[in-house]
Amino acid sequence: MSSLCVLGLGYIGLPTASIFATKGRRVLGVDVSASVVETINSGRIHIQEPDLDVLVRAAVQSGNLKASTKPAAADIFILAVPTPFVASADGARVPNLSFVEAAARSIAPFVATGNLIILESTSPVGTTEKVKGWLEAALVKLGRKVDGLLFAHCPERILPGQMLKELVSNDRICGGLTPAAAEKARDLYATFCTAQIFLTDARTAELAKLTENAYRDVNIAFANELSLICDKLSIDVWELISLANRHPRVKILQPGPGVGGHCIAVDPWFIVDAAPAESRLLRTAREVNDSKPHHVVAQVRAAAGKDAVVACLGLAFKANVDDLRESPAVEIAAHLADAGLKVLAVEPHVTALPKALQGRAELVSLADALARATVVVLLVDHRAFAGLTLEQLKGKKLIDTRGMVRS
Ligand code: SAJ
Repeated sequence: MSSLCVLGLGYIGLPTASIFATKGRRVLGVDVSASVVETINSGRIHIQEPDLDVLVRAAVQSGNLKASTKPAAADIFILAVPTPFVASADGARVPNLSFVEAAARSIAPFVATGNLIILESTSPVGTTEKVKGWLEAALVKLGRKVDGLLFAHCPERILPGQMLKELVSNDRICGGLTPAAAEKARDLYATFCTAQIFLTDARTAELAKLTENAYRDVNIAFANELSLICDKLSIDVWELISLANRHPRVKILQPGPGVGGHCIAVDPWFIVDAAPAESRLLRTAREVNDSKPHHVVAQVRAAAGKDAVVACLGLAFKANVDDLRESPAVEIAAHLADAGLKVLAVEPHVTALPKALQGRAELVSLADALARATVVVLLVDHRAFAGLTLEQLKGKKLIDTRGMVRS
């Protein structure tokens, strides 16, 4: 069985490397962080995801998964490094491909004829071609000539919170720079993917992944915009959406305090950046979703009188996960603290406040928050908050951004 070198041991690279290892492949996982490498080699994990600890432990104990800060020779290289963006002067966002470039160049000493190089990172259209260019340039620099390298883009689509299930059961797209590359990638993923695998070219695969997240972003923006309209017209947006959704061809998503995470709030910008004049709807959707936290802050400030104590229920970027990064809830709590309000944060999935709130908010239990707060702002629809009733919040002002509190 062909061996693998997986570059980037984060939310995508680590589960992917581990599942291949448990299927009997020899896998070298590479990460720039020595502490991540050490953690994984000891069979532990540095990120939170249900059952990932069990998978990684099994992969390491099998002897098939080893982590290192340096790549080595393998038959197949998978690049799963971050593709963040940087803000540009006009408020748009520009992709930062420096991690992909560094990963592509770093494998130049190790690639050999016939190797397959897969880009898994969510990437702007044309990045797989760039990976080929960067690797070839690095080979020239080393004075190496390697023929017959194959390149493909095989984007991940797994949902944080149910990654391990979706890794196996989601359909996949393999887009090759050549048909042979796409076929070889399909054969690789078929070793663990039980769903269908579709072949295409790399550019279509790149845009398909971006399209999936942009589609969700636009649909959430529609719901968020409805929530603004309803606030203005004093209509209950939750009732409105549930009634409209009774139409057989209407399926409106849920409004919230904004869109967080590392994907949906990022990926549409890669399309906007590539085709700004044509991406008016996508850009507006991003702006609508990014503006929602400010609307919530304004609502809370309007409700909070002097000496208000504000309980923020939930800090994670979405329900039932402990990931606080890129979370609109954290952004809102921080703005409330900036405004001089006393902020109590309730986040049952963490034991410490994120940096943005340290020294500016108190992490308390739900019971404590409900006992002390004069204003309650529900920010995340965690299971832990299900069953909260208006009765329990009597005498307090409530801003329920998720439509969760029942009468
Ligand atoms: N959200 C709402 N209302 C909704 C649904 C979501 O406000 O009705 C918010 C969430 O609270 C969260 C954000 O949107 O802040 C994103 O959450 P999510 O669960 O929609 O998506 P992610 O970011 O966890 O994962 C997405 C998924 N993409 C799609 O569903 C199209 C996942 O399949 C991708 O693999 C992942 O991005 C990724 O890595 O690209």
